[in-house]
Amino acid sequence: MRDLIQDAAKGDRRSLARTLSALENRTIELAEVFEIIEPVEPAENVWQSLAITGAPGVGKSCLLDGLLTHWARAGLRVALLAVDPSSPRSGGALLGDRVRMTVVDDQDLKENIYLRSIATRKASGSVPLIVADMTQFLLAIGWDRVVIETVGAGQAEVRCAAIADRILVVEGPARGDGVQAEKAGLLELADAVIVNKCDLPGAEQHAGELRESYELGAGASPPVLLTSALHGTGIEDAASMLLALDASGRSERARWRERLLAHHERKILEAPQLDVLLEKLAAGSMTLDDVIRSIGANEHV
Ligand SMILES: Nc1nc2c(ncn2[C@@H]2O[C@H](COP(=O)(O)OP(=O)(O)O)[C@@H](O)[C@H]2O)c(=O)[nH]1
Ligand SMILES: [Mg+2]
Repeated sequence: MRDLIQDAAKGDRRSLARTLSALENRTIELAEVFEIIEPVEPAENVWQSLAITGAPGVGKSCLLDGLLTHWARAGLRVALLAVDPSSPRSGGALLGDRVRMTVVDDQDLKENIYLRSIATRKASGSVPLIVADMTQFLLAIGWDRVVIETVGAGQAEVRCAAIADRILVVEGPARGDGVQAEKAGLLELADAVIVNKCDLPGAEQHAGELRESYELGAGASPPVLLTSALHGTGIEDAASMLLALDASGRSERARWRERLLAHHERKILEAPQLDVLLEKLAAGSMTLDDVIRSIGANEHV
C-alpha cells in the first residue's frame, strides 16, 4: 500500500486510480495516507474544489469539457470526480461522461487532466465523505483544483456538492415550470449559476427569472451567466469568472448545514457499535435519542 500511494503521489495514473479505489472501498483511511505522504501546500486565496451540479441533461459534462480545456491550457492541473448515481451496467452515463470529454484526446492537455467516475450505488459508506476524501487526496498530491460533477437530484448529491469550496449550479432554458433548482435547495447553495443551452429559446428568460429570485432574497446575488457548451459561446468568460469565484456569503450557512449533516451521517455509519445499537433499537431497549447520545459520546456498548 505504501508503494502504491507513493507512486500515485509521483504521478503514476494507475497507482492513482487504485489508491482512489481503496479510498472509495474504505480499505484505506485518509489518515493512513497522510502518514505516508507529505501533503502539498495549497495555493493561497483560491478555491481548491468546485462542485458543478444541476439536473441531468442540462449540459454539465459538455460545459466541463470546455472549462477544463481552458484551465488545462492555462497550465492548471485539474481532476474531475464525476459522481454518478447510475450503475455502470444500467446507465450509459458513466461511459457517456467519458466519451464527451474531448479534452483528454488533446495530447498537450491530457497531462493536466484526470477524470474519475464514482458509481454511488456501488459505494460502501457515505458518498459525500468518500468524495471529500478523494478530493483531499488529489489536492494533497499536487492537483491544483478538483471539480466534482454531481446530479443535483438527491440529498446525497447535494451533500457531495456541499463539501466543495465553491458550488456552480447549471440550469437549462426555461421549461415553463419555474425555477427547478429552487426545489432542491440548490439555489441557496450556489456561488454562481450558469444557464447553459443559450442557443435554445428560453435561456435568457430563465436567467432573468433566476436573477429576480436572487434579488428577492437577502445578501449579494451570485453571478448568473449564459453559455452554450454546444457552440462554445460564453465558455471562456465562464472559465475565467469561475477561477476567481468568491464564496457567496449567503451560501456559507447552507453549505455548513449540509456538511454537518454529512458528518453526522458518517459518524453514525462508521460507529463500531452500530450493529449492537440497531439490535437494541429493534428490541426496544434503547430509544433513537439514546443511540444518538451513545454515538456522540463514543460509548462502548
Ligand atoms: N442545444 C444545446 N445542447 C447542449 C448544450 N450543451 C449540452 N447539450 C446537449 O445536452 C445533452 C446532455 O449533455 P451532458 O453534458 O451530458 O449533460 P449532463 O447530464 O448535465 O452532464 C447532450 O446531448 C449535449 O449534446 C448546449 O449548449 N446547447
Ligand atoms: Mg454529466
